[in-house]
Amino acid sequence: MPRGSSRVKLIQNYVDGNFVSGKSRFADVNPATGVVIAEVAEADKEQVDQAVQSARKALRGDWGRKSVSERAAHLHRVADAIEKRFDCFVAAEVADTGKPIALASRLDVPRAAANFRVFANLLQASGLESFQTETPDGKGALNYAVRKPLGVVGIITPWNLPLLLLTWKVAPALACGNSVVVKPSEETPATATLLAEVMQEAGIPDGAYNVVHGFGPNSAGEFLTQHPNVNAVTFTGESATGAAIMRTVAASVKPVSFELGGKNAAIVFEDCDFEEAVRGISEAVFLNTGQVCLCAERVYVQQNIFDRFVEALKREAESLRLGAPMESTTQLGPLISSQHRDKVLSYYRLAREEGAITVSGGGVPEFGTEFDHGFYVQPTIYTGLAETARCVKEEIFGPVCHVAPFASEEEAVAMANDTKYGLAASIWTSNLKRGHRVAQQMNVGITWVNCWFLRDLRTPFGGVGLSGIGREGGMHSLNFYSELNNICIRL
Ligand code: NAD
Ligand code: 6OD
Repeated sequence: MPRGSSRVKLIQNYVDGNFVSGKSRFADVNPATGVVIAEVAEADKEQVDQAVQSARKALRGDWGRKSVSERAAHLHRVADAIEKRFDCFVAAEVADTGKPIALASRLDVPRAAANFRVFANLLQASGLESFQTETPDGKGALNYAVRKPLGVVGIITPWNLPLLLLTWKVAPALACGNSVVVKPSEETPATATLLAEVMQEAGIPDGAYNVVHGFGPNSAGEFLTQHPNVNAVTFTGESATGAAIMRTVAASVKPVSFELGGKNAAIVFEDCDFEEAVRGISEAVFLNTGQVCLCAERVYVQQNIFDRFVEALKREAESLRLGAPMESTTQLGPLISSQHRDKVLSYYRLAREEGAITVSGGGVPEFGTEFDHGFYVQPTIYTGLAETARCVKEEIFGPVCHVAPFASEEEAVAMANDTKYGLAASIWTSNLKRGHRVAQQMNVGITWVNCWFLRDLRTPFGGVGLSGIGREGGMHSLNFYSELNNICIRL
């Protein structure tokens, strides 16, 4: 049971430029300690409707009349305001997620500002196609496309990189002239509301950015996706939730963009830079306590370096410093919730039942401090499972991987691709030809060679199979968040 104090702050919804309470409240828990740190105002159906109506009004009003360069200037001001309140955003993100302050400072908050800058710049730099068309009478025609907003975009996001993933969608949606209603994860509500303060400071007109707090089914998430005046839905989260949202929006044929789960593979060849590969895989498995959709849960290692690699990865895992998120040297925080820890620990048990050898971890750490009330698990490495084992097939979303040997390049590719997911892969080799050859055979949306989670925000991002629908990033985001109207002029 979460413990809490009697006086906690209230995280509010943001509708039409006003911070508003809900008819009910739920608790925001710090996962590092289990303590309730805030109450969250849950938006009911009527408030979600008000948020959508205010978003529509903004399209007809101040926000809808802004030119491209005015919108870009606004987005840069949002980025400036995030940077000005950097410490505030870091503290809120660390308290909500339990992630180490070093990680939030290096990844989550800088990326939020970068998301606004990249899409502001890209929009200004992007042109559109045009064609001189020949006609039988020789007079010809000119075809050119214009970009128009979709309208009101519903944005639903998860808890693992709350601000990063929310702004990854809000920034291009606003850049394209849409208004948005965001429904952040119930586990991590703080930074979406903090962003509303920043939107006010940056002069974003009322109604262009709205926040509704709550849960999924029969709560704010579903009310938003069901709403007839929401023109498109962009979602990041579990594949099963994506399927549920798809059913909801099917009736009104809304465009959707889905960034979903993964069961990502890493392939380590004997010719890799060994130390670089060990460090890289350790990061790919354990960053953010394994709660990144891109994390590697399946590691395939060429058999002649297998034992040495497993030993080195074990050393890396056991050197990770777990504990106080606000301590600058902490590398691993807790899982997001008690419920998620139960799920991860059930996989730790299942791995043993399925015949795994536990190389490292497999349990819960003890601190002898308040962090014993948090939702920590040990970073964990297994070997020895069959490729058909559930622990090798299902997304766990914790600091855990299974390492298996392979004999040939062909076998490694087949093992890596034997999954219903298809988000990301990483390949570790010093052989340039092999790097290209194997990368091009991966059935995923993103493949890294000798690196992991190295992002250029102009590149396509998304997955295949259960990992998603569509691509965001760069022009792909601008194309999703806008409609193209082709105009044909008879000359
Ligand atoms: P989740 O699907 O449980 O929840 C995500 C969001 O959807 C939350 O805001 C939740 O309230 C809302 N939601 C739940 N049911 C809904 C419904 N029926 N209608 C409308 N909204 C609903 O996911 P999570 O547990 O928050 O996040 C972890 C999952 O997200 C993992 O599977 C991970 O792989 C995935 N993920 C994917 C990416 C990516 O880019 N592909 C990025 C981050 C996380
Ligand atoms: O880096 C990104 O743009 C992105 N969408 C990362 C997703 C990480 C998943 O947890």
